Amino acid sequence: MKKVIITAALTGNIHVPSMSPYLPITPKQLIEEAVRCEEAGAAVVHVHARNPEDGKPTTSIEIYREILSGIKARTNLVITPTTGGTATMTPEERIAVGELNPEMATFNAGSFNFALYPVLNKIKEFKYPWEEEFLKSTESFIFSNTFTSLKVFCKTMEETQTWPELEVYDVGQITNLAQIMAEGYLKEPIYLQFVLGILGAIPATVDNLIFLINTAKKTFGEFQWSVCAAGRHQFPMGVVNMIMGGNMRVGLEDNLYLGPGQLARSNAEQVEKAVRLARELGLEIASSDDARSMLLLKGLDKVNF
Ligand code: KMH
Ligand code: ZN
Repeated sequence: MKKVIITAALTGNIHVPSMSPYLPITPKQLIEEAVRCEEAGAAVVHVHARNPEDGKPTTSIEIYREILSGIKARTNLVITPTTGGTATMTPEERIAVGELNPEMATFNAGSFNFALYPVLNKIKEFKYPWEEEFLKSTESFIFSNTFTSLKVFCKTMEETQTWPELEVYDVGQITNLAQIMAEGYLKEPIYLQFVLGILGAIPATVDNLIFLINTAKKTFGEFQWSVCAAGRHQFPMGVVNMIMGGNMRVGLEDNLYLGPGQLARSNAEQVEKAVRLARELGLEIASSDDARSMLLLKGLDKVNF
């Protein structure tokens, strides 16, 4: 029976703390959330770090190390840190988590506008001063992932045996990946994470998902993939994707809700829902070790945290 890898993206760097009291911020909260997600059926956790004082996204390696080692001490999860970074960082700074030698890390496949500013209208009161300015600044933010930087990421990931989870936000980014593959930078097996519904990239529709999957099939032949869709699209797109043979990502990074108007009180609640949906479709849930063998990961004993 086909096994589905469920990934929980715990906090991200998009949502601000004022948007949900349940968004995990501190290393302790993130570790607890990861433990609960594993109990609920997640095989992979995707990790961003935040400043424990005010929830602002941070790139501190010390904080990443604390979170990753804390999760490793209490679970068997595949731990996938972000290399998304922040607007002002160089590719070298963004790939600094490479020194932790994770089993897998994100790899963003191209440049595009990445805008969140429309949510400003929905927030009445800000908990921390940085939040409003941050959301406004996304009106002029380009998430830069040039060919030069893609190659820097590939090189470090190869050196550290870190498998790239290839985040594809739009169809042209499949061409970017094919290009760096043809130049010998990107190697098989290919694991794509289709990200739909970001303002500035491909909208979250069934037609678009099918187009992405078919384009990737024509480009790569064999590959594995997952879907994460922003906000209310998370579960519907996840279900369509599982029917089409893909894996599913949930988590408060991409969607703060469990259902219409109902804030998710934890990442684990969303994982539980994903597990229910997968089982209703007759699918089996992959364990962390299943995910390791499906994605050919090097193993938790080879990480440096
Ligand atoms: N938050 C997602 C839209 C990364 O961390 O490198 C994209 C993401 C990218 O997860
Ligand atoms: Zn992320």
